[in-house]
Amino acid sequence: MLKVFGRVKSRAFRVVWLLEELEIPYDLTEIAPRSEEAKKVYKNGKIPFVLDDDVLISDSVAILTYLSDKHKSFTEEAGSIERAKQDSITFRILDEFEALIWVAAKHSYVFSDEKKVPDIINVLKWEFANNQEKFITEFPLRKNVCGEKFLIPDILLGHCLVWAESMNFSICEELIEYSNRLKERPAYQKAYALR
Ligand SMILES: N[C@@H](CCC(=O)N[C@@H](CS)C(=O)NCC(=O)O)C(=O)O
Repeated sequence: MLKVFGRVKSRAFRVVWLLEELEIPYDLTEIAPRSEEAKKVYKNGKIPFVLDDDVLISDSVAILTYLSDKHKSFTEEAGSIERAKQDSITFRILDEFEALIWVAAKHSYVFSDEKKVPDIINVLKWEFANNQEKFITEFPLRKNVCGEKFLIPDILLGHCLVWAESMNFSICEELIEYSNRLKERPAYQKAYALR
C-alpha cells in the first residue's frame, strides 16, 4: 500500500486530497518536517514524501503528477497540448502564489526570530493581490482552473488558497467562490477531516 509521510496540515494535504479523489487506500504517517523520523526515510527531511513499493518520491507536485499519471485520472495525458497547458498553469500557481506564501510562512513561523524580516509580509501580500488579478484575467474561473475538468492544478491552487487564507492574505471574490466550490468536494472534506 502507498505510504504517505507528512503533516496533513502542511503540503501533505495535497497528496491526501488527491488520494481521496482517486479512492486509493493509503497509509498515512504524520511526521514533522526535518524530524529524525522523517530523515530516517528521506534524509532531506522535507515533507511530504511517499513510498510506493518502497521507492521514495518527494515533492508534493511531483507526487500529484506521478499518481495522476499512474491512475490516468485528474490529469491530461502526458505529451498532449492540453497537458502542456495544464503544466503551465501548475507552474504559474507555484511561481505566483505558492512561492509568496512560502516566503511569508518562513518569515512568520518557520524561521527563528533573528532571521525574520517582518516587513516583507506586506510586500508579499501586495504582490499576491496583483498576481490574483492577472491570473483570473488569464484563466477565468467559470468552473475549474483548467476549464471544465477538475485536475491536479485545482488541488494545488485550492491548497494555496486555504494556506493564504490562514495567513490573512486577502483573496479576491472570484477565487473565494472557486475555493468554496472546491471545499464542497467530498474528497476535500475527507482530507480536511484528517488535519
Ligand atoms: N516543494 C516541496 C516543498 C516541501 C517543503 O518545503 N515542505 C515543508 C513543510 S510544508 C518542509 O518540509 N519544510 C522544512 C524545510 O524546509 O526544511 C513540496 O511541494 O513538497
